[in-house]
Amino acid sequence: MAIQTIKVPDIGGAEGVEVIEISVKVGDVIAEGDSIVVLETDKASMEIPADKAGKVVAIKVNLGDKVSQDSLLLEVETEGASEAAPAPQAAAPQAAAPAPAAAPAASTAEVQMLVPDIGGAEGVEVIEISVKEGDEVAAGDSLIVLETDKASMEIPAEAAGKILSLAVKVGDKVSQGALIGVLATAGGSAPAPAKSEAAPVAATAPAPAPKTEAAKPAPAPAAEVEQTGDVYAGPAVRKLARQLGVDMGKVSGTGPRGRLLKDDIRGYVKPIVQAAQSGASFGGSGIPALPVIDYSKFGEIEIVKMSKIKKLTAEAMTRSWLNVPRITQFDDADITDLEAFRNSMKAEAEKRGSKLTPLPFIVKAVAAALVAEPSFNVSMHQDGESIVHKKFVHIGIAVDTPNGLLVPVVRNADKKGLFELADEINVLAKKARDGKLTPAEMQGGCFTISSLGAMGGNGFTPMVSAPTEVGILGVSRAQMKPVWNGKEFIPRNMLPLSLSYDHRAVNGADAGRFMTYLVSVIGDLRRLLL
Ligand code: CAO
Repeated sequence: MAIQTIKVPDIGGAEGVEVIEISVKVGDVIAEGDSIVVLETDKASMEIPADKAGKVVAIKVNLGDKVSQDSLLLEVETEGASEAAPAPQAAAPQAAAPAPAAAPAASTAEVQMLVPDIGGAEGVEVIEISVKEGDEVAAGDSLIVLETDKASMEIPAEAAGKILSLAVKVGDKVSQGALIGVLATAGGSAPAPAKSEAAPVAATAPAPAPKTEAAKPAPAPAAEVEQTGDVYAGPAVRKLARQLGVDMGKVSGTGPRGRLLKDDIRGYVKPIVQAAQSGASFGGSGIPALPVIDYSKFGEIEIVKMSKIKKLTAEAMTRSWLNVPRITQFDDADITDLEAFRNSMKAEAEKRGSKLTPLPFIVKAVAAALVAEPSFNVSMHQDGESIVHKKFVHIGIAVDTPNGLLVPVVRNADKKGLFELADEINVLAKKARDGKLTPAEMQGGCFTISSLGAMGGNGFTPMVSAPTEVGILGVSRAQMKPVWNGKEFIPRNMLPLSLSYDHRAVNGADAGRFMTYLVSVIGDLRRLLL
């Protein structure tokens, strides 16, 4: 065992390059060639691969650090004989790649723009032309973007000037020395050969190590990181996205093969900014930020972190509130007969170990209503133009737990009897309170019932669980009320119901029918037999 170091290899002479990603952590076992950090200049990002295998024992850089060739990156514990490993470049010095990127065109102010040293790659595809004839460019402005299987690289202008002509088009295959176009420079003198980061070769793909018998191949950095997850984008585009805080995964690329362009990022950001600004100015659709308040100014306070469940609930509720045009409709169901029946069944229920509250009756009635009025048994399709109709009836039950609200799902509620429903609700509610529900037990609901009946209240406006559901029934506390029967007021046990629905999927008439049917079934359970 030996502790060895991994340093920044030859990165084409670039100095003070920012560390934008650390791909390993202490304790990781890495193989030779594994990416350990990602560095980024203005023009390129490069993965730095490990030049030796071993276990990471120390990371010597932080995100944001500026590094150059030979800066210490990692310490690794390697197998085998100890040896103070020389820096990678000592083993294999890389070529300085002094290839001039532009050659003077006789004694005129016109210079040919040539493809510089691109690390020996041949026949590399031109995937983007960033300029057009007549454009004024500054030194360093991107002229074209090349793409290999693994990387893309921007080729910048060597000098400021006006583009007189272009010799390449998208799809062309080019190698070092190929003519990109002709530039008219201001002073009439050709730019100096490229040596610094401004030279594309330096910033993008370092030249390969010279192939001598003695030299072990240097750990040449992979060229630019082209793909992260499903996102195709060049370094400049990635940088712009990072500066604007844009999640590139949410932007559609309009470049070749879906590659993200700067204009795609701008096009994504513009309407968001416009919406925010119009909201601020006109009090309209934008969502003004909430002010930050220091409550300790008003008295003693304690700040307690929300549980994970509460945080997820808060996120889901905000999402629902902002996305779902919700309507809530109220009615009372007469449960006088239901309660008489329930009380008559209590002894039998107890004998078989079941607890028969009004809830399983309500679940049964809701399941029947979803079958009779299927307009509620749907989800909005993500295409915004279709509705998903479900041929199953799974009902979520909101359960209050010490950690927050959970909604386990009773599957195929329409096919289950009252005792079975009662038992299943009790088991799921206990599991919820004990923190033992599995994710599968909380998925697939078509509709939710939120019962606050044991607590009180005579109505509330529950939130629809978007996007999977379009309806939710709030159940409040039943109480005796005088009900007019046409001749006189008679005392009836009335259960307040609140039906919230997503008005995009369900219209008021559907909701009216659903509620009327539900109230009629709860009022007379014999209807379940019809
Ligand atoms: N009216 C009057 N009494 C009611 C009632 C109602 N609507 N609903 C239940 N009760 C009674 C029950 O009959 C029971 O009384 P007994 O013990 O005398 O039989 C008592 O209230 C307690 O019931 P319970 O809460 O144990 O059982 P439940 O089946 O009604 O509810 C459950 C189970 C899991 C839904 C409930 O415990 C719960 O967690 N409710 C909270 C849901 C919630 O937080 N919703 C808000 C979500 S935000 O939309």
